[in-house]
Amino acid sequence: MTYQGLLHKYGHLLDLPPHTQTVSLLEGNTPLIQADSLSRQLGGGFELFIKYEGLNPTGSFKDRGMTAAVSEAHGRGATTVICASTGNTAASAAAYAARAGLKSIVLIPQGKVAAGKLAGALAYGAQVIQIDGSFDDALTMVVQITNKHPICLVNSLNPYRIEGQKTSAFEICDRLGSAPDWLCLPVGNAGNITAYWAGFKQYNEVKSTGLPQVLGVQAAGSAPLVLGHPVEKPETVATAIRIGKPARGEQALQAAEESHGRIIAATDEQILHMQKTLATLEGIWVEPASAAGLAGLAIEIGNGTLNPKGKRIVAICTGHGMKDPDIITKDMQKPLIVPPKLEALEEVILG
Ligand code: AN7
Repeated sequence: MTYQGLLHKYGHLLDLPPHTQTVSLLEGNTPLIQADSLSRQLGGGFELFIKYEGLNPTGSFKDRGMTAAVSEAHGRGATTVICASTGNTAASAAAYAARAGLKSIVLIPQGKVAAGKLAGALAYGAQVIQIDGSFDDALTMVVQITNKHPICLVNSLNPYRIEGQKTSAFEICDRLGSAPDWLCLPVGNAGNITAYWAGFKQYNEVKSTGLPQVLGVQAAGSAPLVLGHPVEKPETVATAIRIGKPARGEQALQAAEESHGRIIAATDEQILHMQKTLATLEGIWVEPASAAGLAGLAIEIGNGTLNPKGKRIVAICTGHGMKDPDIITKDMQKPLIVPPKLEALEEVILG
C-alpha cells in the first residue's frame, strides 16, 4: 500500500485528540542502514544500524513530532504556531504550518543557526526573529507569549510533539523485529530521548518487543544533564544541541536510568571526527549534532564501559549534513583549479 505518512500508519497508537486533522508531508519511514565498516572501525563483533532521520521532508527528525503538533493545532482551528529553535524545529514548524495554511513564527538565537535551517525557515515563509540571547532565552519567551496570547506552542513541551516522535521507536522495532540492545542518540532539549523511551515502552507493552539501553549524548560545552546543573552560556559547534536548560531534562535522566543506560558528553573534536568518519566510511553525511550519539558510542567502547560484542546497536542520526554546509567548507582547502585540458587533468589525477 502506498505510504501515507506517520499519522496514517501509527495514529492509532498516538494519544491525539479527536479534532486532529492530518497535515502530512509523508514524513517518517526513514531507512535503517547497516553500518558494517563503522562497526569494524569501532572494534567489530556487533551489528550497527544508522536510523537516517535526515531523510525526513525538511531534513530532520523534527517532522515526526511536527506532523502531530500541527495536525492537532490545525484541527482545533489555531491560526498561528510559534517555536524557539536552534534551527531544525524552526524549518519543520514553518513547513507544516505552510501546508496547513497557518502562520508560523520562529525565534532563533542570533548568529547560531546553521545556514540550511535558517534558509528553510525563510523559504517556507516563517516570520523569523533573532533573539540576542540563547535558545533557552528564546524558549522562555515563547512559553510566556503563548500563555498570554492564542498562539500555539510547537516546541517539544507540546505533548503531541512527543507523541509523533514515538513513531521512530515503532519503526525500528517493526524493521528489526525487536528493540535493539542499545540506542544511541544526541540530547539537546531532550524531547527526542523522552519520545523514544516512551515509544519503546509502549511497543513493548503491546508487542513484547523488549527495551533498549539508552545512551544519550550531549556536547561537552552544553552538557547540563551530565554536569547536573543548567549551563548559562552553552557552546558547541553542534549548534542544534547548544542548549543549557533542557525542557525535558528530568525525563531524559529518567529514560537513561530506567533503561540502565546513561547520558554522557562528547567534545566538539570527537563529534566532528565522528561526523567525518561516518561520511567517509559509510557515505552518510549528517550534521554535527547528529554524529554525537555515535561519538558517544565510540567513547564508551574505547573506555571499555560498553561492551558491544554480539549486540545490536542503533544510532539515531537526527539531521542531514546539508543543513550545515559551513562546518565542512569553512576549514577546507579550496578544490584545485585546472585548465580545461585532458593533459592537465591527467597530471592532477595520475601524477
Ligand atoms: C539535528 O531545532 O532543539 O533533545 O530547536 O536539531 O529532542 O532537543 C534541535 C534539536 C538532535 C536534539 N539533533 O533533540 C531545535 C532543537 C538535531 C537537532 C537534537 C536537535 P532534542
